[in-house]
Amino acid sequence: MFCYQCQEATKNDGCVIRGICGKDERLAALQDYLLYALKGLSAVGMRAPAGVNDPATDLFVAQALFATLTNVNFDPERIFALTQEAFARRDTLRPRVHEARHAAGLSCPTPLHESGRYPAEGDLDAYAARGAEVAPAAHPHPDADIQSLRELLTYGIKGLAAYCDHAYVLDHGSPELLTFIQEGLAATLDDTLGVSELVALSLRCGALGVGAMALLDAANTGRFGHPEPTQVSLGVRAGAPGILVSGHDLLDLYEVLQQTVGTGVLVYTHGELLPAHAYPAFKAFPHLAGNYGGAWWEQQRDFAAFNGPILVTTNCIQTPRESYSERLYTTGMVGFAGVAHIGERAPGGQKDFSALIAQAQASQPPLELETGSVLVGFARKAVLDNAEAVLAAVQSGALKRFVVMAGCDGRHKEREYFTEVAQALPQDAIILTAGCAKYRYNKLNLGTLGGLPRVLDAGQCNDSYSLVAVAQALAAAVGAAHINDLPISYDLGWYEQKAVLVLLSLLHLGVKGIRLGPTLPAFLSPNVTALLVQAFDLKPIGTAEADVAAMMVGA
Ligand code: FSO
Ligand code: SF4
Repeated sequence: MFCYQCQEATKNDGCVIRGICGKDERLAALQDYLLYALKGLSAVGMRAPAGVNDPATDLFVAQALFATLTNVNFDPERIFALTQEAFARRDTLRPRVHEARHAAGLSCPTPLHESGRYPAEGDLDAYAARGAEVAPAAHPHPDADIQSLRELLTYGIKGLAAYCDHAYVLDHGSPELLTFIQEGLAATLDDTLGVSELVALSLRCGALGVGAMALLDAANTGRFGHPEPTQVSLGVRAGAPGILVSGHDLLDLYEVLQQTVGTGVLVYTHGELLPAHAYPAFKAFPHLAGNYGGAWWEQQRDFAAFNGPILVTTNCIQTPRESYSERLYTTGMVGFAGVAHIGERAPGGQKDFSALIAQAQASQPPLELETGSVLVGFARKAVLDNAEAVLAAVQSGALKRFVVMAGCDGRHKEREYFTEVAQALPQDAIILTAGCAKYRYNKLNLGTLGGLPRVLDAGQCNDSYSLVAVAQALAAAVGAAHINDLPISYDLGWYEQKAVLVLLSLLHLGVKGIRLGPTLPAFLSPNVTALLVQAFDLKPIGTAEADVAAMMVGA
């Protein structure tokens, strides 16, 4: 196997024997084969004259791609089934496309890539064997920069697919986004595309990333209201058992809350579901008891101590420990071999969480891991409601700099850098955050500035959109021509492919001087890195002390 799609790739080079995430060689090969099948399906789809594509297949491509993101689906049988479905959809679509092209008098373009034609037959082992053969790393492009850009585009598209899935769950669709996912996947097979075309496609992926985050923002705020500043309890309520909900899916959490009303079961959030507490629709549930534990990588400690059932709705799932595997449930595109899976909702209905509720009622209450509270809910509306105070603080010089510290958290010790930066930033700087990166400093109590907390938490990684909206509104208010002219620095932590999309989105917006860590992606070749450095002044993080000093003078 070879995989280098996330920040924890072994030695910042690539996982070759087993993933640090737990993905083994067989699963890696099956995921590679799923990606191959989706590329083939996309190549067929991109040849279709207008009106021939099937919306269900377009959505399927995004959802199946989501299953290949880091820490989403570790179930070989489900990856196998998705690959079979990809081939079946391809083989239904292909004759339709052929006929439609013929009817429209369109000639046959260049030969279809092998992935658009390869026979679908085979059992799971055959698929794994074939996956190892067709994996991008098994036959890299002779030009390392083309290879690197194809991977950059693929990972950005994976992030886009995840956000599309989240938006579609809330009935917010965008055919344009789904079409681009296929256009981009098909482009990774196209040998006529060179460096400049692949860079342009990656930046287009970033543009659509902004669109996807805006769509999801509309879906979330339309359904659950605008987040409001909210203190979230970190402790546990004595005497009552609970269900812990992790991941990013707000609708799953909402349905768990509805189904647990009057059952005596409390509901706690974990990881990236912490921001749910800020939405008015969630505040209406008195039994939404608080947030339990830390970022995704601390789940083995957190889930073991929780005592009750745990639902993982999206990434990031880790190999379950025996102490809680019987209490663990996956749903949506998440899977883990041997872990119970909650199926999809019927049209107009809800998912059935009764098994979790029954198990919770027979469980002990969670062990308390910490006490106190944390402040969330500073998404775009809440910050812009305070725009006058923010502008006054900027104009008086009391607020010298915003530092965007969004992105992901992870296991690496080097990520202590982000805690050190938060602590070392002077009192006249405010941190804007989104994503699980915040767990490195959101409980530090860094004080206030001009009546606002010095850590403004916009929400999940996709709520990076809120940070962009705030920056754009601020630029308009002070008459700045571009958000680069504002006193804002970017110091991002990344881990998986949604963060790749967020990065591409910021680059598309022309944001310059982003610091990225704890390491630059292993899939960037030296020349592609040099290109990003030259065009965007992208830089690796340094030491906290040096970076804080540089950021405070706008470097
Ligand atoms: Fe974190 Fe995981 Fe939200 Fe990611 S929980 S690492 S970028 O899935 O999506 O921020
Ligand atoms: Fe390694 Fe990350 Fe790939 Fe897992 S997803 S195999 S940790 S590079």
